[in-house]
Amino acid sequence: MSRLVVVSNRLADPRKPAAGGLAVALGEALNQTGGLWFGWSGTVAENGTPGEGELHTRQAGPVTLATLDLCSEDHHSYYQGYSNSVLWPVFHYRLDLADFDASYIAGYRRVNKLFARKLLPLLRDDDTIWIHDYHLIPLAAELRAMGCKQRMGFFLHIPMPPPLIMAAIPQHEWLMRSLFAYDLVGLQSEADVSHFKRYVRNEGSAEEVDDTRVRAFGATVAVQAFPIGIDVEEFTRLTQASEAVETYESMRAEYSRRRLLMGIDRLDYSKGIPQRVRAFRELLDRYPENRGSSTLIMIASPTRDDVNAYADLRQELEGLCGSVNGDYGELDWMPVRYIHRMVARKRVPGLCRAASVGLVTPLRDGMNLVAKEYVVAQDPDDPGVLVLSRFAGAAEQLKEALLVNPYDTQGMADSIQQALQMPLAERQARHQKLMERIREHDVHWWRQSFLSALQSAGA
Ligand code: ADQ
Repeated sequence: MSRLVVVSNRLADPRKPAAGGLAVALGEALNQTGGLWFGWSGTVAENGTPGEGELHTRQAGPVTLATLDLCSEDHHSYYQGYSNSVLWPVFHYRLDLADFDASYIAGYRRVNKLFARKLLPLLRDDDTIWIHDYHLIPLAAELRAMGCKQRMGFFLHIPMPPPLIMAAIPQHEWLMRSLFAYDLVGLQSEADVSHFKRYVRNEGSAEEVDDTRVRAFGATVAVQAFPIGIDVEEFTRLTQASEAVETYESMRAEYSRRRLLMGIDRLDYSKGIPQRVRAFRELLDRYPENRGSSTLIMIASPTRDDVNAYADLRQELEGLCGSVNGDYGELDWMPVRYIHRMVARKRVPGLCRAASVGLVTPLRDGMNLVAKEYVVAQDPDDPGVLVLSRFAGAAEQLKEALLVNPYDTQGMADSIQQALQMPLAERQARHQKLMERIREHDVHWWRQSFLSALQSAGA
């Protein structure tokens, strides 16, 4: 078995329980092969030189963790700039929020080259290399240019936009061409795969070699959907553990006279959080029986506060929550509880289980793991209802959720009302179907199917 090398912008110590399903799943594969995990250390060196960075290595059991510092100029142009102000908004179809500052691309290239230069000496001839996400799209091309012959796969955690949206990025052709340096490109959904294929057909005159492989720009790459899942067993254990049970019980005691609706996200404009508050307001307006009896709890953790669009979003959300509470609140009932904080991972299942309705309403999302966590945390005998945006990658799999269009405020309010009124037998039947699908395509299935496709792709 060849050694696995994982490269991602950030990494987590897979032995720490707080690491979450993805880190645990990757950690498992790395443990089996005595692997290497390589990425940015999270440290920004104030006086560093662009394109340079100190490398630190340490062991976590059989796994070597290798991390690189970035200087502030590289952090600004590679991370805040090109990754999070160009690629993140455009890949989420938000051209209006993209900042196409011409200086960012140099930093993005420089850091990908730096990653390649520092990683190369750590590689062995028969390594299998798995590179993650939009920060590192050109990394394989940089490694190939330095003579790297190893098998390389890429997984994009965020959506692949349609060709004409992708084409708004000045360097779109270079980005898409650089994906052809991989043996396998994994995407979250079939919709993403079709966008990729349409792009390369239109812009690269691609030929389809077979069901999965396409040839364009003088190279062949396999492209497939691998919808990411969660670690169902780990999340079930978390749900049964004392912290989650205590959280569930204290929520039920606190809100004994109310039905809870719950949303948990990073405070990101892709997650459709203001749209959710507007739909809740519409619910209170159209279906007044919910006044005094339903409470929306929204936990939105701070993220990328230093990018402008995020500060605007925070302000908009605070205004919206304040106006719903001001217009509809009573002395003994606050319609919306908004918490701008991360909650401990161990408490997440308890919060999910206490909610009669899970609101996962992104405007666009690669997958959305909260949708899957919400379902797994439910009591199968009396499950809550998942209200899920049709624009989340998860909607391709989770058809028994109530699928909604987050831009349609009235339609979303009607679906929330349907969720609140749903008879027990229907809730149970939907929950059972959702669980089957989430269990079948868990994070272990995702990792194994990607890695086995990579073995065949590079053969
Ligand atoms: P994210 O955009 O981070 O991931 P998501 O898939 O929803 O989104 O995962 C978030 C994780 O963080 C979940 O495990 C959730 O429980 C946790 N979380 C979120 N907010 C929290 C809070 N306030 N407190 C505590 N925990 C919180 C990217 C892509 C997604 C894709 C994943 C995995 O944007 O589309 O599903 O990668 O590929």
